[in-house]
Amino acid sequence: MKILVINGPNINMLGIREPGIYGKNTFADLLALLEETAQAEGLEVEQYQSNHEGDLVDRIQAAYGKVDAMVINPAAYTHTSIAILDALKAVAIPTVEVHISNVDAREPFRHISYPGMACVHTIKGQGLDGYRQAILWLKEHYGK
Ligand code: CA2
Repeated sequence: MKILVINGPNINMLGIREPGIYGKNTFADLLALLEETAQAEGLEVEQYQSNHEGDLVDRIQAAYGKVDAMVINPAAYTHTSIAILDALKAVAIPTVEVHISNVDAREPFRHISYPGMACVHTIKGQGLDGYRQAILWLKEHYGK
């Protein structure tokens, strides 16, 4: 099973500021966690991070017919991007949305998720472990 993990803007800055919200772990720690999870579960896990909305749309489109499932943290684009929502709908690849923080307990503008409307499951507020949980969820529900 091949899973693509997509991260949006500023996720590459994890651990640098706001440890109270996002934890002390860095983006490098997240990449290591993804590799460990792939090894442990016998899965192929690829990752992509971009700060640009159009690049995220391009990467989702490029995944069509190439991956079995996706994990996405659209970061700030969560709350604004109908383009990412439409790309997820267009490719119709089973996708789990992840948020490191519990967005529901934060500012009201973080309570809406456009890409989440096209996702099969959402994990919020579990820190970086949310990515591992998302991969396990996809393996359980769509694994082959
Ligand atoms: O909780 C999440 O995973 C978020 O998707 C993270 C986004 C935020 O805009 C969403 O509302 C919730 C922010 C990504 C990282 O932002 C940083 C900010 C300061 C320092 C390091 C990263």
